[in-house]
Amino acid sequence: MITNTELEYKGDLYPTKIVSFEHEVDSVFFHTDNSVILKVTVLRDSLIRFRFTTKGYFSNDFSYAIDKSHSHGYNFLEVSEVEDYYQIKTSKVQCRIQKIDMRLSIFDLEDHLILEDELGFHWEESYEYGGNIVKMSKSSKDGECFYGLGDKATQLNLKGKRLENFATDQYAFQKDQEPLYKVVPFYIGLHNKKTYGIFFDNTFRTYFDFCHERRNVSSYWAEGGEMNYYFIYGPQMQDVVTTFTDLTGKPELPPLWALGYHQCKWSYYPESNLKEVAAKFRELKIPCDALYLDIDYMEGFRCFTWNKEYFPDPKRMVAELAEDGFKTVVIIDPGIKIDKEYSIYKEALEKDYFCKRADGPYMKGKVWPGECNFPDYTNPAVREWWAGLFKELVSDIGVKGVWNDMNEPAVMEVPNKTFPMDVRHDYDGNPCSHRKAHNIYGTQMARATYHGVKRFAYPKRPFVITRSAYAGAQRYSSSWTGDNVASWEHLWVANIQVQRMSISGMGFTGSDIGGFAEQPSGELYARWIQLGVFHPFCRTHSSGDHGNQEPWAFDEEVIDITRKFVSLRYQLLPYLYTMFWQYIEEAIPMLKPLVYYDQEDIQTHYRNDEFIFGNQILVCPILEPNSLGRRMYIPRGHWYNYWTNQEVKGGKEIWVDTKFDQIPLFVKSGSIIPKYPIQQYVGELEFDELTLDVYYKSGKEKSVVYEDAQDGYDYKKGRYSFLSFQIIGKEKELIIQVHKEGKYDTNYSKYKINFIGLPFKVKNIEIDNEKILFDKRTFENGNYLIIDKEFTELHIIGE
Ligand code: MIG
Repeated sequence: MITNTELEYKGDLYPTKIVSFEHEVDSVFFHTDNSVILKVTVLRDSLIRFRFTTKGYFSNDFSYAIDKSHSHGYNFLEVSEVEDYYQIKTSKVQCRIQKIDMRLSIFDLEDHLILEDELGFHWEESYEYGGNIVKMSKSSKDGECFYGLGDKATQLNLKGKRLENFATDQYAFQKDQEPLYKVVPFYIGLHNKKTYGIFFDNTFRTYFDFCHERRNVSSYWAEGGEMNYYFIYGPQMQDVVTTFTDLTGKPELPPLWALGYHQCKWSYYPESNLKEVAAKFRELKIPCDALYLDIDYMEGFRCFTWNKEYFPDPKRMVAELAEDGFKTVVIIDPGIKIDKEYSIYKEALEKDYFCKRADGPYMKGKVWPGECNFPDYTNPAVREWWAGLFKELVSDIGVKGVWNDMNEPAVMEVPNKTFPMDVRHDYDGNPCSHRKAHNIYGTQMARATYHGVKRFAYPKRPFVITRSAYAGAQRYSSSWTGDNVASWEHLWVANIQVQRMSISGMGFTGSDIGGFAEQPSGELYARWIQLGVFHPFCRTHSSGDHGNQEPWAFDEEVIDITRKFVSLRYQLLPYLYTMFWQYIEEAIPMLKPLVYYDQEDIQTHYRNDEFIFGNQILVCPILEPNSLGRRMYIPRGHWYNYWTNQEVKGGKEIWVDTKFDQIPLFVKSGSIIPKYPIQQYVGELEFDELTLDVYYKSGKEKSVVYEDAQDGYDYKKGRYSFLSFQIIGKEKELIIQVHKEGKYDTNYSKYKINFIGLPFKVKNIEIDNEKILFDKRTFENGNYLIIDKEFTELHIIGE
């Protein structure tokens, strides 16, 4: 393990003087005296790749993280040479490479310095493994802030921290504990109101230091592989995040039910127990779409088998649950039990699909089933085989989703908790040791699982969830934050982790609501549900060791709060689905930390708790017991308190009163928030109205609503409905214009429009320039209108 740094270590090597350069299409190569080559590739005007070798030639270029279909192409590229440096200029940035030492600096077009090398690229040769320990240091500006990096359980702003990326099964991890389950070597820097991003695409163990060791230096390094990183220019954080997300890929739409509420425990068994849980949800009218089977459904923890004593007829059970609206999700781990009677083990052995040690024997490790071998998911043939294994589960039994756990990979009873580093991997034809494949193993397992579930679920959409992930895993899977703890501190951690994942490209994430280890009080559980319904993935899970964590394990008040907030999530499904659509279509993160929302306002730079859910709803969890409210920062602009409809002007910290059955929630003025009726599961009800909550604003504001068949792939053929609303508010007028796109005709025929914050009494209402009859008295009582959805302009005129 490398903990020494360039300062302490004397064996560092540096590029010497640049002696030649070549320009080939989108790339420029710089050669030094000492065999270093820097290849600079302009992918987009604001996306530049820097790749170094110290050998005098480049090895095969291969990445699991980069999405092959990412957008590329630039408007402008000019390479020039001046006395001291070379310059590469695009329509967004100018990058200078110093001749004397290959150090880089990047400026915007107005010559503002965005990022500059301190020592720049340097390396240390690895005697033990061959190759290099590759290092980079950048100088950091005063007041610079850092964000990103996946699932780190620490303050959102990473300034002052040193972090380690090595996928680890970290049971009951603590705040600030390192490393965790996921590896996203991508960070965002912000200074002088300008944002840039760095994606260090290296799957070896990596480290990032943000002014921890030295006040004005940020650095990153890896235990092997190449210094290979992407620079992304903002200047807005939105530009950086969407470019990174586009580069590493976006998921397809999940089935809408996957955005419903999920209930999990380690473990529900036998069948009667699972059925009781299902029945109780319906009896208590707490909406729920998915139930999970943890490892005990299997026969001796053998993947793809069933314990027939607990689950005598899985197909019938899954079908019966489905009749009541429940989808069944089952866990599948990577460890395959060494058992010569077990067909999957036999087949993998025959086909030579298990990972091997350097000297030949199969990698053997203990996990739940006892001694296991582990498929090498970095081999495409193994992935194809693995995908095929889902046929029975998905096609025959009717399972709707698969949960991949332990894929860091985790191994029990060994000090490093994972494979020995000499284990060999195919790495898609680039054979390597576990040092290089470790961080990507979980993603490749999730990828194989995804392809299997997708194949057999077709024409329905697949659902996969994974614990470990490397950048880009979002193309295949959702994720959860692993084995957290039922504590108030962990509620804080969950809030930050899910925000951070969101700006790290991996938005479809949630925490184990209530905490996995230990038992939450009713109050903590309620507070966690109140936050969890605003996370893209919403599931209660617990280890089951300390009692139950279904809503009814707590008192009436907590049950009522759970029902209230889960119901609110179901009402907001069209809003949630729309933000998912913006994520897959435009790479926009579903949750936005305040700094993302308004980077120009320095008040946002160190905020952790408040975030924007979608584009228009401000959420702030209650993170302490016995709270009657809390202080929070309201970002600039005008907002309405969701509970009281009171208007507040942002740009300041305020105290917000909340009862136990509330958390601070604010809606941006001018928003149109779409709502469905409360359903016990997605698709339960047919309804004839889409509710639109219209929050008056003086001025203009746009809102959009994406809908489709809620499952299947017809949306890819244009069968979706995309509504864009524009509101124009004046002193005594409100105009709502609607524009429709897409070939999907939604089932409802009307809108129920609720008006919030109208500053005037309504005199007349016109639809497409025709006055309509309306009953003033009922309007004033309810402030709503039910009208046919086929209109293009609604005009509310005040007295
Ligand atoms: O070693 O499958 O994070 O969600 O319930 C524990 C049992 C294995 C860890 C997962 C957790 C799951 C549990 N698993």
